Amino acid sequence: MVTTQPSSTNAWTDFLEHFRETLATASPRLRAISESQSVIPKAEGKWSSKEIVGHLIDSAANNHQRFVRAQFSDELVFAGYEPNEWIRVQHYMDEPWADLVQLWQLYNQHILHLMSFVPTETRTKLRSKHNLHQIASDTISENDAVTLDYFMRDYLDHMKKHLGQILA
Ligand code: NI
Repeated sequence: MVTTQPSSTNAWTDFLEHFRETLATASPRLRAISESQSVIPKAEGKWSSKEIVGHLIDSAANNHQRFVRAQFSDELVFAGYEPNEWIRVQHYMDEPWADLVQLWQLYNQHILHLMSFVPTETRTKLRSKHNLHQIASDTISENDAVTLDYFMRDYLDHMKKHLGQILA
């Protein structure tokens, strides 16, 4: 696999539409899950739906900053976050399920909004200095130049993977 290419070769407008559809489809399905169902671990020792959506809120919060900061820099070098530790200290299990789903949905609608305004040149510029081998969910070599386009598509791939854990 050539890692400098976006994970999908779809046109950018198709990607944005796919992102919009993912939110529109998943949101009512998440809201249909009850408060009592939302706290049940998906498997022994695994996250509950609340914790998975909490993890997706953490992903949104971290990547929101990255997607903004990337537009003021030639690099894609960002702080990481340790998923279990972030979930642990925020006590997502003690927050109402409906609130978490709403926060996840609105935060992602904003991220979709900001993505739609990123100039093409900024989005497709090859960046040789990055740490996507550490912070992106797909395996990338430190030595391959990457684009913000790739990183944004990777964000949605990660979200879809976790939504599948809840909605499958
Ligand atoms: Ni994850």
